[in-house]
Amino acid sequence: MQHWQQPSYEPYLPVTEKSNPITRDIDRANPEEIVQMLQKCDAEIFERTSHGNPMYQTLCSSSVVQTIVEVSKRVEVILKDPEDSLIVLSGCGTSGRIAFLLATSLNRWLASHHQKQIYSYIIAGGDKALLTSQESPEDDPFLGALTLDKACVGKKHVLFIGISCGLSAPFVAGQLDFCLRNLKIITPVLIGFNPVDMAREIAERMNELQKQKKAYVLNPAVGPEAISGSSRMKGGSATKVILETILLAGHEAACNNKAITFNGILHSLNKFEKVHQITYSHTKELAALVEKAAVSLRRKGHVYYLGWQTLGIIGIIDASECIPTFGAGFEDIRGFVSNGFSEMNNKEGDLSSLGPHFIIDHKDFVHTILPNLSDNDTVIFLYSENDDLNEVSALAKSVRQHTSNLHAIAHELTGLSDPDRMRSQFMAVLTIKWPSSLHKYNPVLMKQHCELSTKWCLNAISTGAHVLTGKVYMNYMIDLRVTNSKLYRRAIHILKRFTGSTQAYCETALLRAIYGIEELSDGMSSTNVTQHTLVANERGSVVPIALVMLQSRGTIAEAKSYLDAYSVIRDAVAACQRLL
Ligand code: S6P
Repeated sequence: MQHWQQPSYEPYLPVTEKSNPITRDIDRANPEEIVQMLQKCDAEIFERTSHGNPMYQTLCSSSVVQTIVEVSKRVEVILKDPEDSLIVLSGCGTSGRIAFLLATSLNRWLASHHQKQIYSYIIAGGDKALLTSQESPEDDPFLGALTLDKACVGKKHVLFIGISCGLSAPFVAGQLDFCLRNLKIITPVLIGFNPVDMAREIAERMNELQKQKKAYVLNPAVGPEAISGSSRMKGGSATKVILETILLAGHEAACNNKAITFNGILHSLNKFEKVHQITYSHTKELAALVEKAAVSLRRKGHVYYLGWQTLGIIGIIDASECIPTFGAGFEDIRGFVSNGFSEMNNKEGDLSSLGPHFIIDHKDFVHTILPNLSDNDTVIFLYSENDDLNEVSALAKSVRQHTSNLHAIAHELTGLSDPDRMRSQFMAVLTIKWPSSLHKYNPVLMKQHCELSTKWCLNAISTGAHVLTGKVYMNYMIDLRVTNSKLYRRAIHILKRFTGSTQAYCETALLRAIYGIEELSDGMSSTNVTQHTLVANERGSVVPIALVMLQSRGTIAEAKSYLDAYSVIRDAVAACQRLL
């Protein structure tokens, strides 16, 4: 098997857009094989060697660890002198959601210790992007800069951490450009997972400034995503690992006088690797949940995650990301959190009036979903021993009156609860036992580990379920929504990859599918990409339709009928090719 780090492997694509050789046949795999593939892909986050390719640094490369040390020291300085200071975490899509999760969690922790809340988050598209996909603001550098400018008003010291897994989001690039024009106040940090020479000019300018400790770039390669380009998976997890390592080290230095050292950082990264090993030691149980979720989706049932505290938020995020990733319906997989928006603690407050996508409280689940719940639906509880287990039991009892298809992912942290009492409430419980040697009863660390572990489990369940229902083609998310320039480029690449047709031919087919017409007018082909993506936002299945059209040389209507006849996209394409 060819390793993605070899220079000849898909040389025209950045790492985050390459297809991962591990998952090449994921669409033909069974649940257990899917989980094993995901385990291997996620293990690449912690890979020590760059296989002799000097172009790549890994997470544990000394230059990366050293940069983490430097940035942690910046956090320490700000925490020691919080007046007029701010740490801003910012990104688009999943990167913005991780920024939100960390900023709100740490502010809550600071408040509980009677300290000033110095974190702020920015997500392109505002708070509604926490729960729904708002991909078009990602293309707007001016909006990025403006939002950051507003956040920094009145501040004298700002540490800005911009996250763009692909190092490609213009929104974040605009913010970094703003930082570089205000270096007296702002220290910018860029987190992403491609080598800088593949990325934007701004990243190169920042790399230069790093020598003077005025800006920092953290860009280890963590390998291609399990589903090509789906940076919600490894990208999101690796972002969480890096940021939590930085922020925790900064806090421990400021509050407990614990020196920030190279070995200390390495130790913290190793702990996250252990979290990976412990989580995936449950392959069989995880595969059983993947299977259950897939059966539900196949029967037109639903998957519901009901979580407590941040585990509930992780569930909501995972569920909402299925819509743009797999072209899933919003009802297919949904997440709910105990206490809804007061648990979210987001800047814009309760968004439930914005519509059904924003209904996230357990109470809403009980009122609107529970009465119609059936065995076709899979319900998964997400909790840890630190949650109110009486509340967990009471809700489990209500759910059981409607379905026996009730499961749990439970985190055992101290071993003090009564696991048997809880086990009897569910059809199966995936219990993850955390050795105290890993978290040493540090509540922040416990929380971080449970969250990442839950993220890995849910990413596996939602990805696996969609793979098993035929939503991916090999390891490509073929039914993606083409809602910004990155996704437009990716869609054309996918069409080229599978049809061998020219760029121009693929783009024409894509535009025909987007506009739903056989002949494009001159005006249409010359319109800019933003306009195309606005129209594409309103249409479903544009890439599968374009793919079948290209393969069968048929019309839009013919392509649609093939796709209706076969639930697995690869089969639809094969069938139309057989008829040629
Ligand atoms: C990816 C997810 C997207 C990305 C977003 C930002 O699975 O659906 O929303 O997070 O496009 O990407 P990046 O590369 O700037 O972090």
